[in-house]
Amino acid sequence: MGVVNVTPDSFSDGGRWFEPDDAVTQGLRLAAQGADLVDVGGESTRPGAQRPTEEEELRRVLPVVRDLAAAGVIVSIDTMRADVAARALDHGASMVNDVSGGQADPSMLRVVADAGVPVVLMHWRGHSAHMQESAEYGDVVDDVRRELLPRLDQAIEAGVSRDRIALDPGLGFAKTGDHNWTLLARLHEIVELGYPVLVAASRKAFLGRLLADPTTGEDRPPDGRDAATAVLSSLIALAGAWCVRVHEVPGSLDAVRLAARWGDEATGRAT
Ligand code: PMM
Repeated sequence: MGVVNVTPDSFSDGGRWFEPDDAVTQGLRLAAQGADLVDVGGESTRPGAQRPTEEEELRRVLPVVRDLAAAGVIVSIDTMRADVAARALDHGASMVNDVSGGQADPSMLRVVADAGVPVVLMHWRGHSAHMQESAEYGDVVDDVRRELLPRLDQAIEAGVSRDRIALDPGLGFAKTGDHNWTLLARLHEIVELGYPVLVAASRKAFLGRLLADPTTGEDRPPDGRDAATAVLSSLIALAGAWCVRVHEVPGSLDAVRLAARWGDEATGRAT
């Protein structure tokens, strides 16, 4: 899954795709590079971010969703708002990526159920403005697993088909870097829940911290995190995840192809 943030303030691409034409060009590029899905979002969820109005979010995403879908790209709409999801689906989106797992808007799961589209339910503990205040866990993997279960139940109760649900541990959302690393190292425990798992590690701050300049101690900036992201894509794929959500497609595409070959060899499926 390639990412197009139609935002002025995302940490990862700093507003590069805020103009609709630029966002469409980027989405087409990601698809041409081999992304199976392009995720279009109009709300930055960086820690501390303030929310745009619904009107503004619609203004950002709808033309981009429409043009990409018209060009044959499979579009996922990254939103926490049911009306934005509904309008994006009307404009040709095929899937909903809700980082709140259906919690931010009580109508979201019904919209998804009525449309019969797949949905990504992410582990989430509250809006970005304050989320890092709730980055406290006993055992982070056990807690994330346990807190995802009611999200699944709610979705199924709302009428979403079980085979249309993917889960996401939500790296960086009410999580410290250490929490992210633990979740990655034990990703198979999330996979064991029996649903497709999406992971969005791409360019996130914990990679910048790991790759900090040894002399100055400064974090590696987001645009220098793509090689690490690609390596992580291999590891995530080997742990059994279904999808990696990334800003730069070619490196991660090579990485998941490599992981698939490695996995086939390890399980004796290679010919
Ligand atoms: N992270 C971001 C945005 N959308 N969606 C899912 N499912 N999982 C995530 O971890 C996630 C997301 C935040 O940042 P970015 O769009 O700048 O990568």
